[in-house]
Amino acid sequence: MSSVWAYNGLLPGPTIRASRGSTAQLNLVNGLSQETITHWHGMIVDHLNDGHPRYAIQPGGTYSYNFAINQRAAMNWYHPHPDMLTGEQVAMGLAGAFIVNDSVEGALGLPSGVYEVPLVIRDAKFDTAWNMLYKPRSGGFLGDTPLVNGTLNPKLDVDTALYRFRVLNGSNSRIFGLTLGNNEPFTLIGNDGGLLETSVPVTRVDMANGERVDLLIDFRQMAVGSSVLLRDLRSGWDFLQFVVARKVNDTSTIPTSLSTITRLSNPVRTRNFSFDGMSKINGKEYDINRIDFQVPFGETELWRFTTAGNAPHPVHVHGASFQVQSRSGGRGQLYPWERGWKDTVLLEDRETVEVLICFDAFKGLYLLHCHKLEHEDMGMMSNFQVV
Ligand SMILES: [Cu+2]
Repeated sequence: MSSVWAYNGLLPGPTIRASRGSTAQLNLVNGLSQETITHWHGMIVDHLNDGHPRYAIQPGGTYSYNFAINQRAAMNWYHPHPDMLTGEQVAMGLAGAFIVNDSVEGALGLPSGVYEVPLVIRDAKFDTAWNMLYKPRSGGFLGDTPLVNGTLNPKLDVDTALYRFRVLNGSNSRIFGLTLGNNEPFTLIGNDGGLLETSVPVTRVDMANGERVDLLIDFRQMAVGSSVLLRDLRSGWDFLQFVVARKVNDTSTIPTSLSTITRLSNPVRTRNFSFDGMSKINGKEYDINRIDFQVPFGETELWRFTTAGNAPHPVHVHGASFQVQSRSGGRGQLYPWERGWKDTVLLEDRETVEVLICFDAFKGLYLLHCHKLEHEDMGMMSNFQVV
């Protein structure tokens, strides 16, 4: 691979790991020839640290982030968020994982060390010299090649052990249907907002760009020398080949009970958001200077997302996680990976998705937007103020 845009020269960017209760201090230095700013997707931080496009820095500029980490364990991520330039910057390589650990998760004894593997999966497009290419289209950029942790056609040697794979769909617009090539079940334990209440055996997980899933895959019954694929049922791509390379004696068990999720309830008001066409929310294109609505601090609200067409629209909210309540129209159901806490939820054509949300961490300026990055760049984004 020849030319990419990368954080610290790495594709994807360095995996940041931090514990609840610690402080993150990070400096962004803009080495691009266009403005940028970094958003910590899933991190609950004050608006000056949230990477709002108003705070974009010019080429050569620096932005210093400093925020306390005070949220449940989860795999979050970071990527650029400048006005109208996010799609290009992410497609060219700017994204990385940001893992938060806490003592609740630590006490579960989940696979760790070499048995805990972050997988940043995305599609990409290259020119004949293997330079990363960005060809925006209004329906969303689609690459023709999968990359797992920046690698083409990857293989991973595994032991006969239980593994934890923390998967981020880092694509601009592509949705994945993850499955194992042998159709064996695997175990879903978490998503955007960290661990679910209970583990769920599944044979398939669908994830829109921006969503994360936390999976346990058990290789203990497999023979040394055998292999299994992690595949995408939607594109037909093979993402990753696991090759069983070494016999070990792993006696760990898959926990059933994982975490406590305090349910949001009794919303004091409802807001309706219509994702219109490919560039509007409630009939308006994004204006960086316009505040579209105000949300009282600490009050639970029901937000209803609808779309008549031009989906998929993965809806993402900054400043708080939410709990998905229902989906009507379209697929007409919720999925196991939509339980617990979420920050991104997939809205398909003619669907209405209701979530409960409460902004109880910070007041300030935040964003609601479609995470199909080309829709976001065309204006499917809204400023709101927590007051
Ligand atoms: Cu959209």
